Amino acid sequence: MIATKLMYSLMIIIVIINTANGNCPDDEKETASPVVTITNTSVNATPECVMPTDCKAWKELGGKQNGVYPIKPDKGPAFQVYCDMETDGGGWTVFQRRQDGSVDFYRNWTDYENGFGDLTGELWLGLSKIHRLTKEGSNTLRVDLKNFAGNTVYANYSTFSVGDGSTEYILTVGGYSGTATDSLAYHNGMRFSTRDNDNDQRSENCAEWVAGAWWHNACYYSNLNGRYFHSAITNQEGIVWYKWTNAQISLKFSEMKTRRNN
Ligand SMILES: *[C@@H]1O[C@H](CO)[C@@H](O)[C@H](O)[C@H]1NC(C)=O
Ligand SMILES: *[C@@H]1O[C@H](CO)[C@@H](O)[C@H](O)[C@H]1NC(C)=O
Ligand SMILES: *[C@@H]1O[C@H](CO)[C@@H](O)[C@H](O)[C@H]1NC(C)=O
Ligand SMILES: [Ca+2]
Repeated sequence: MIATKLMYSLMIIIVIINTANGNCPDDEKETASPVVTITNTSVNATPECVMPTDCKAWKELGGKQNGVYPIKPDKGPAFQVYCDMETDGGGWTVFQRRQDGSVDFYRNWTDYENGFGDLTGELWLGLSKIHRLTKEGSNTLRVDLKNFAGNTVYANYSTFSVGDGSTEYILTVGGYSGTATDSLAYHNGMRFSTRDNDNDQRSENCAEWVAGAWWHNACYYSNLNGRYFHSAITNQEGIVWYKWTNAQISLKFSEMKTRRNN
């Protein structure tokens, strides 16, 4: 218990030092381990680059509060994410959120690749970061949804990964459980599409047609990056999880998050 607390405090200090000094190189030889072992305590020793790989690693270090944490999933640059430390055991790295229509989601490929929005508000973390978070091991995807009547449901997928840019961030998803009904199975194996990059299975451009960048098939059973409507209207451009109600009804809230399985 005390050891965990100590380790957690130490982690924070190291992260602050790393952030302040820019000590985490992009081309590190080894993947940063979330467990801290300082071997050289000389005042002249080079600071070690240590940073948790994801929100689950922060959770294991004792992180209990929802909020923004720095992570470094691989040899690439570190970045900040929002961690959900409460839902179903916590340790979730959040990569999508819709809640008030404050951010425009009808955007181009570059924006979907790099991410946009606000980590604590409406958010798309970016396809390249989602890839870096899910490219290794096995990961769970959780989708939390709320409608305008205040009802909440979730979908939990025990298999989840997003390919790299050369595959147009192909989606691999499966192993559904939950209360939302499965509206993603139809999108398994699909490439990502935006209004300016049509990789779908229909002659039209789905992302343009339904105003939502997604792993469109021909076109969708889910459209969580669609237009934000401020009421439960029926519109194909809305934030829709079709199998919940078997209708294209706009939702009030959506959050997508991932967690390593082991
Ligand atoms: C610790 O760091 C100092 C300063 O960089 C160096 O001179 C010393 O050899 C290091 N010791 C070990 C055990 O690596
Ligand atoms: C994508 O949109 C951004 C603004 O959101 C703009 O700065 C950029 O030039 C656009 N890129 C392309 C390739 O259209
Ligand atoms: C979600 O799936 C994971 C397996 O990936 C499982 O461990 C977990 O219990 C599931 N959670 C819920 C709430 O269904
Ligand atoms: Ca098309």
